[in-house]
Amino acid sequence: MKILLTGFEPFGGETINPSFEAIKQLPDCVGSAEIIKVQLPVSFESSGPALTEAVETCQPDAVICVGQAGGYSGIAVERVAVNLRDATAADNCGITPEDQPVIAGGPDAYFSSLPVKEITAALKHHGIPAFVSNSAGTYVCNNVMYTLLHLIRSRNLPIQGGFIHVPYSMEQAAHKTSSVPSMALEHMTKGLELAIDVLIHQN
Ligand code: PCA
Repeated sequence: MKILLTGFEPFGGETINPSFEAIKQLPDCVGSAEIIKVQLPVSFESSGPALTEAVETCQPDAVICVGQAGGYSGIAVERVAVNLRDATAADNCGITPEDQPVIAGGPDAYFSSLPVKEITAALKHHGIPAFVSNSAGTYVCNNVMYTLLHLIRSRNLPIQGGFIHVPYSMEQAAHKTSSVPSMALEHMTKGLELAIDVLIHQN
């Protein structure tokens, strides 16, 4: 089994993005699965093409895209992506789309094809705070999740796909002036390994 994991570059004034830092710490093989790691830009325009290229090159059996959700106190396993770009802050290319679709003419929403409940339960069972989230927002992470699920559905690809949000790392939180929730990067990496385990045992 081949699993593609994507994380993002830093954005919003941060010097790291815990999504990619956590992915980098994953081994190249988890159980019987080969793990491919790719960093995506925080850009409405180029994140979709970068993800599509990664899927085409790697031809994975499953894709787990990961992003930072600053302020979350646990790992959010996303259930839904909506066909909407509505940003309140510019992306890393200075673009702030409002009320625009991710893909013109696409369906309003897609559900993750990852086993979101099983993944959430596995994390909680191992003492990692986690929950099912019913909105990946309307920023670049939702853009990537929607693009992934549209790619899989429109090309009828035999790929399971979805998105996971991680909180700020402890290092990020330590540098903030106000108190924000955070999680150790090792726990995020462990959480991703557990999600991969769930996929392996389902296949
Ligand atoms: N988080 C942002 C975009 C990149 C990231 O890591 C989001 O939640 O949309």
